[in-house]
Amino acid sequence: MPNAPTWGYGGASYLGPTISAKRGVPIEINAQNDLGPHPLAFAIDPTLHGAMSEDATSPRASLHLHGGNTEPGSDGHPEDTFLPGDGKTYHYVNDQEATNLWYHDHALGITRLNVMAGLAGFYLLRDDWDTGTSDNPIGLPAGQYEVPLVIQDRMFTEDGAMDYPAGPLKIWSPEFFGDVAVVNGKAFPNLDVDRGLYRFRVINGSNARVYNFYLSNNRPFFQIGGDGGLLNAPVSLTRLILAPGERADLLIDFSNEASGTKVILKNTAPAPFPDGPRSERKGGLPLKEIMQFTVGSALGFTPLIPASLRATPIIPLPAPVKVRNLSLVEIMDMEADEPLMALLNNLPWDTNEIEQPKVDTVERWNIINTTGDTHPIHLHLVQFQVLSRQKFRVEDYLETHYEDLGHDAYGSHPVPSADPFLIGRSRKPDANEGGWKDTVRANPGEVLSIMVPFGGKAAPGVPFGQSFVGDYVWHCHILEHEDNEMMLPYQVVA
Ligand SMILES: [Cu+2]
Repeated sequence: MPNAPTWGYGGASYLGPTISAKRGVPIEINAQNDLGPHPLAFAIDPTLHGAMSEDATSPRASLHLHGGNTEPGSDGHPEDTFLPGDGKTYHYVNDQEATNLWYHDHALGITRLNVMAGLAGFYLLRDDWDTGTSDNPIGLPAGQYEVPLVIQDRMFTEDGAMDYPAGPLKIWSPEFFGDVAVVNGKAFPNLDVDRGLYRFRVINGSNARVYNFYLSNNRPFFQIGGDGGLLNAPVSLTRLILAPGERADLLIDFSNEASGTKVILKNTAPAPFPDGPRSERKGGLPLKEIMQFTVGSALGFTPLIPASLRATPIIPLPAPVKVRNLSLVEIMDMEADEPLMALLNNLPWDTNEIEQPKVDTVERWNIINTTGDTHPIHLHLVQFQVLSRQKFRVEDYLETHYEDLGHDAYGSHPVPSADPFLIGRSRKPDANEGGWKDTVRANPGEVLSIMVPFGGKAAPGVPFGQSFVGDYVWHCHILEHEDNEMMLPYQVVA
């Protein structure tokens, strides 16, 4: 088969160069739109907000640095797009903790297709502590033993082009799930490894698929960092759930494997997550194998797993100055019994009823998921802490507050609290969610509470330094949802 028609950044045929940046050293990136006809033109749905049939031949682009504490004019706002022949210069101040950021396209209504075509890349931010060099004071693997892995799922036609099946009601599909695992742009790849410890910088760069990873040798591995930086201490895992947009900084030890051993990175998550069909026979599209590691005879990097990871431990944020309630709502076509769209706060993208947090304050956001699926919720600009999750009585809440739930019946704002409907006890976040995050799983039937510092001076210990005011967005990182209204503007105000 020929290569699939794809897009890339910076001359790459797919994805883009890994950008290595350092805290305290600002950089500029000039993005020039040289895109030709869209490889996924057939999947453009001009009925979605922002999308237009001209995107097939003259595609819009917008560059977003995911997880970046970025000034508003350089954040890659979905409506701040530029056409072929035009460009835009982005300023990244790089004033935040070392971590694995990533850049990807964010053009309104076609983000899912631009990212699928290949518009994504790594942005490894280093600092004086997590230097990325072999003499780093933490004792982490570096050089050839630090490997970025962006995990995506794709589907191909018989002539090798990327496929994107249409949805049941319109061209837009409620979620894309592929049957081929693509890692760093290669289908079901193999990586030859030495007998030693590796640091894998993992991005879930899939459109909609949530993974529940494990290793075929069933050995534990260690998560040392999340979206926004290192955890306080390594967390030993045998399973790792990772939703679209989330990152995991992992240590995997191959030093106890015999030469010639093949270890497969596998996945048990159903799609949609967490309650989709688990087998193809039941209509599901599971993706059981992701990639393979082949262990060689050479001895690699063989220190112990570090006991602690940070120069200064993460401390809980102080009490919030404001509590906001936010809802995730699915709008169904009642006749077809198929999803039409999902909304935040039961409001459309072009609403004026937006959240306006005050700069340098801490807020608590209670995200009330009334839908049947997990949605990875991403806030631009900030890194936040996960406080708790708690079940609530979804039907009672909807009947009380969203009786006229439907396409044209938008919700009241501010969103009503779900507190009277809470059941059971609140649960702490998973151990590997104990660090700074910018994308977090909101599970069905749960209220997810996060603590968000809207500025570098909001509290002691905030992992970023700048206090920007201006226009940003928050959204579901299932790209099909984001492209169809599950995204809202928000504004940090002085
Ligand atoms: Cu969603």
